[in-house]
Amino acid sequence: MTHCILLGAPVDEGQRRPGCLMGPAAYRVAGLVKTLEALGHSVEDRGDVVPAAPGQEICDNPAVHHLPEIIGWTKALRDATSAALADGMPIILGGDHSLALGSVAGVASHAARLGRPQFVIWLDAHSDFHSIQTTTSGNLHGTPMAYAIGRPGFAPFPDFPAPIPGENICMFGIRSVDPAELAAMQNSDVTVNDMRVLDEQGIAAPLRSFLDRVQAANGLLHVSLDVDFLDPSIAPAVGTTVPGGTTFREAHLVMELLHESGLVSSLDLVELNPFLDERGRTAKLMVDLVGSLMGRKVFDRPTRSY
Ligand code: Z70
Ligand code: MN
Ligand code: MN
Ligand code: MN
Repeated sequence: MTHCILLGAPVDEGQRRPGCLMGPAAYRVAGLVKTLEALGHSVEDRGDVVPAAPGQEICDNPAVHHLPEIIGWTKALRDATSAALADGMPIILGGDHSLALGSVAGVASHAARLGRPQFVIWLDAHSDFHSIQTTTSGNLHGTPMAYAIGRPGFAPFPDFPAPIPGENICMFGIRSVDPAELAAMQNSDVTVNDMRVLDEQGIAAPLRSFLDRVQAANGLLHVSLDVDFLDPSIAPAVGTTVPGGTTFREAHLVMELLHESGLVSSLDLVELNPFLDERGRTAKLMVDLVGSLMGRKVFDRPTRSY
């Protein structure tokens, strides 16, 4: 059984549609604690993280907004996530995806302390591979992957603790990539399972082959789940809906395979905007997916030995 540590991250400044700050409350209302406890886990809710006071940081891309605020969140979430990893499995309740600038920095510094390699699974419609220089929207939720692999162009941010090699990063569900992101990704060793790959191969085979690599390396695995990984017809509560997302069944299968692997050490839940939800259905679906990730299953079956 796992000791789950909830960290609220009501980050809203990484994009322009207010509402993600209500995410942590929505997960609590949707029964996240009860769901985890019913599966036999212990839960410690550490409340909402308080961002570090914003400084005077500036950058030369005029599109970028709320840079000092996001740097404040990055520092606080990095420290809260790495501290939580010493005690259990952090589950970071977002908040927009810019929170992953901090959470992924926290997991990377924890892994470096243990001397183990860090791996990341990015479940998202978007690749979030912009540097501060290349973003045209100026929305910093589009940047955490670039920060994590150590792309240049993050000067105003604290140095990323131990940049994650591209081959340790695997994305699923990708269907919206800007030209500058594409150029940078093609220059990297990141595995990008876009919707084309999932349509042709299914989601289980590419996931299993990545999990095999994590296990062989004795790695730590961080999972970052963006609501827009899911098709908007089942998950409407997100500012940036992109058609053609994953189905209920695909998403649950991912979670079940992740559970079976026993490899997941930390989790982000990001981009839920409860203001856009329909009677809480997206919040409830996200909680349901966490249930599958944490061991809910229909039948016990002999599992593939990872
Ligand atoms: C676009 C940008 C993005 C999430 C939207 C979109 C980025 N590439 N990320 N929603 N989670 O504005 O940079
Ligand atoms: Mn995202
Ligand atoms: Mn997204
Ligand atoms: Mn968004």
